[in-house]
Amino acid sequence: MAEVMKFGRPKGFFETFERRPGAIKKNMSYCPGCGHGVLHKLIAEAMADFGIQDKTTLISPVGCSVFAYYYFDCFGLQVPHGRSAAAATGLTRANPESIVIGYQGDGDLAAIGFNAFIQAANRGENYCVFFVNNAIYGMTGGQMAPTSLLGQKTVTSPYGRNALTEGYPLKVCEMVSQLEAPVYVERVALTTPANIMKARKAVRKAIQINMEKKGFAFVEVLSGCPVNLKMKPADMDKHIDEEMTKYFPLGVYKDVSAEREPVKRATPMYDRETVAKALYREMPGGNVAHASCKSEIFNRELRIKIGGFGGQGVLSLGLILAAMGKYRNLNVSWLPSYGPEMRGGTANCAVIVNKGAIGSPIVDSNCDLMVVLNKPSLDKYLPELADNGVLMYDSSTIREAPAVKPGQKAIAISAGDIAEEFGNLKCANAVMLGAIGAMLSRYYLEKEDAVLFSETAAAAIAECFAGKDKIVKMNTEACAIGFDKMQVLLK
Ligand SMILES: Cc1ncc(C[n+]2csc(CCOP(=O)(O)OP(=O)(O)O)c2C)c(N)n1
Ligand code: SF4
Ligand SMILES: [Mg+2]
Repeated sequence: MAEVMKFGRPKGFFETFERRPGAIKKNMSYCPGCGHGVLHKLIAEAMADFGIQDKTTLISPVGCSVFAYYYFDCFGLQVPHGRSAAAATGLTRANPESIVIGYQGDGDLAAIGFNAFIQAANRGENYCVFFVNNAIYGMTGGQMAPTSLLGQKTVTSPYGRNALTEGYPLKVCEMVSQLEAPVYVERVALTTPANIMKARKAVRKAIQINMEKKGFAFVEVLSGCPVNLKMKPADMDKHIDEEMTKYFPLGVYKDVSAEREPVKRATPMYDRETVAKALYREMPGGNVAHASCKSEIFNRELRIKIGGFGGQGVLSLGLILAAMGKYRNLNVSWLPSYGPEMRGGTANCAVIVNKGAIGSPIVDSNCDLMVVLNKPSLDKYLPELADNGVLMYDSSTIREAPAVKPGQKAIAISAGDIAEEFGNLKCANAVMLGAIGAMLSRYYLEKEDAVLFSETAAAAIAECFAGKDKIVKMNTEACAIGFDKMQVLLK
């Protein structure tokens, strides 16, 4: 039976575009002659015809179609530039029954998001992608795209794209079709009625493949941007048909949908109980964790920052403190910052412990407890200490007592020297951990919480260095030494 093109507003669109700000609620924001609106219509029509709107998520990119969620009557997700494939992967893995549609421009997919895209294609993620190749960055005013044609003049290639300086236009269909995993790859155009009918068929096929859960389906759509190519809409179509298709031939590049079985992946479990079990493990050897931490300090968010050289155990000290919070059934976050710092520069991590929810894991102000193991960290982070915060520093590397404000405490312990004397300089962080315990017990913890400090510290060290019995033993001992030394110092 011949395919019939339906005119008018497809049911897959909202009746009125209430999400669109301003007075215009019936029209889209696209320029006359733009391909986005036509492709939107084909997708909306397919969604409604297949009856899948209530389980479809359409991912809007950054580009002229950034507001696609104004129009489509289904779930919408707006992602940062180029991040469609990452979000689609999460969506389809978390909810394999959902229909996931990625909608991306050539800047979004073939430039900033290309790695994420090609990896998702290569993994055969269960979603379909509509790739609008208009050979230009439309939204930002006509910069060269990875798919701009050779000789094409754009704002950033005013003399025309030159293969020697800008490389060749990326043939995305050709590349994707070489991968094993993708099921269906086709390039279509939105120029003539015949081409639009082919595009319609391709859109429906890609969505159908997603409904059947057969894996990755990809449709490249040659589309017009008359505004930025400075053409009349009719000339634009001619340009696509006569110039673009020479370099980007239309057609099916791969179709193995008939022989592919549905892709089945293990579904992650996100129910409360499973997540809680994974996050809030009981301490080995018996559960002493309990929700009611008695001491006053647990009634508010505790913000901790640890800084030092890479290799001083800055990150593991943070991890241990976070694990200790976990063992008390508190919410915790641990945010490490590393990179080149790990090879001798300054490394740091932020730990937040709270009975309630944690908004942001960043600690760059109002720090309650700052632990610094070297001078550069002291200089860098001290301004972040809260007015009544506690600074603990390693006096074997920081010789001069830091000048803190009235109301702040600066407590020294020669963690490095003590660790060296103990037999392993690497245990300086564990010495510091013990010192933190003694400091907290002296000033901030009720007796019951102070007693639990050593137990939770031992369990957290065991968790942090799981499987390395010698290291666990050494760090637990160093922690106890740090505790005792600090107790004496604070008497
Ligand atoms: C991280 C980031 N980098 C750059 C931008 C600027 N930016 C916005 S849209 C865009 C290009 C969009 O072009 P394309 O994906 O081809 O979409 P079109 O507008 O042509 O449909 C760029 C570079 C941004 N918003 N975010
Ligand atoms: S600038 Fe180009 S891509 Fe953007 S809406 Fe206008 S015609 Fe479409
Ligand atoms: Mg574009």
